[in-house]
Amino acid sequence: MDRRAFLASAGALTVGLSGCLAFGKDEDYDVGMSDSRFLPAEYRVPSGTTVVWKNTSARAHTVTAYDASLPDGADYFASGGYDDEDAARDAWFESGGGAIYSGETYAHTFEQPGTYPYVCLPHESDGMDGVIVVESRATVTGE
Ligand SMILES: [Cu+2]
Repeated sequence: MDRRAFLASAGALTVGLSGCLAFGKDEDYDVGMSDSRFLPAEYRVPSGTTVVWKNTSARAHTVTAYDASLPDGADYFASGGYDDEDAARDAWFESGGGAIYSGETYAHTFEQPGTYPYVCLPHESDGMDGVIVVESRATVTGE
């Protein structure tokens, strides 16, 4: 590869990375939380990745997976560590369980490839939801 071609491809890579990592990699989190949005709403990772959410707003939020939408064999995840969506909803509406307060983080490691839709319980009606797309390592690396 000559120098010009190398620079061109390096430039494309930089643009691509900044496009999908703009909200995270210079900071200590991957997905931020504004007043009523996950940023970015869709986040793609290779399997085995730990995704870190951070509440970058002043309001309390949750990260709560939708039970019915999890890939087969995937672990349930929710801030507060609840075993399923019903438990997470009950805890939130009874006592604010699972809240991620301003400046706090929540992390989950995704092993099973697939699509993981999730929601913020207090702002569900505002459309505060997101999706983590977990790709197999073979897909990501081309091995
Ligand atoms: Cu919220």
